[in-house]
Amino acid sequence: MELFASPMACSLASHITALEAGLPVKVRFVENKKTDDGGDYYQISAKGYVPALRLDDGRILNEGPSVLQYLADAAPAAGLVPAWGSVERYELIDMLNYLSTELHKRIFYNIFNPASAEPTKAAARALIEPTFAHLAGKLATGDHLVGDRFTVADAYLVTMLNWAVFLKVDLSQWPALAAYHQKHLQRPSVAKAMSVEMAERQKRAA
Ligand SMILES: N[C@@H](CCC(=O)N[C@@H](CS)C(=O)NCC(=O)O)C(=O)O
Repeated sequence: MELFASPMACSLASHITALEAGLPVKVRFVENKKTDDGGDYYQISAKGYVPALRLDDGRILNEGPSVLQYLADAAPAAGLVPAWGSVERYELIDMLNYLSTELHKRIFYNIFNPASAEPTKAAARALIEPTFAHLAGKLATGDHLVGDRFTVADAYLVTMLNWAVFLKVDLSQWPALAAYHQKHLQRPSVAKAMSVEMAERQKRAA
């Protein structure tokens, strides 16, 4: 399988998940809609965004929650998602949907998008407090968003907490969230994926 990714973007969550799962996934970075071999990324993702996972039969998954769950389901022993059919699986989907729509798109997309008007950015910034407070509440009694072990939802949230740090949001306002972020940054899969992606960013900046 091949994972098309942009360094430190939302595709980091899929990169972390591939490492957690121990799957033979080749990470291929995309820059300015070109693949690492100069190909047109729109030939892989008609939508032009990452993550895209090319399966061994050539089919493409191109939405974070489906890519995360596909990778996790391909390595059940890693326990990165609850079993299909369990209520816990629906709790995970519930959380992935929340992260994807409320945090990723409603907040971070609007702040990072250069085309966002200032009132849109301000409205998105105003949502940080209630959204982070909600997430901190979920983490008040444990280090994981769903159940009692690391899941793909944690890979996704850690990825977006990095963006909060880039935006100079002081996570210490939500001590449970700050502690959760620091703890998971030490996780070998997270540290490894981030070091590869930060090196790619540095290579581009040089
Ligand atoms: N609906 C997609 C959105 C993915 C997305 O927003 N990817 C961003 C990086 S975090 C991207 O590739 N942006 C570049 C672009 O849209 O051109 C998902 O949830 O996975």
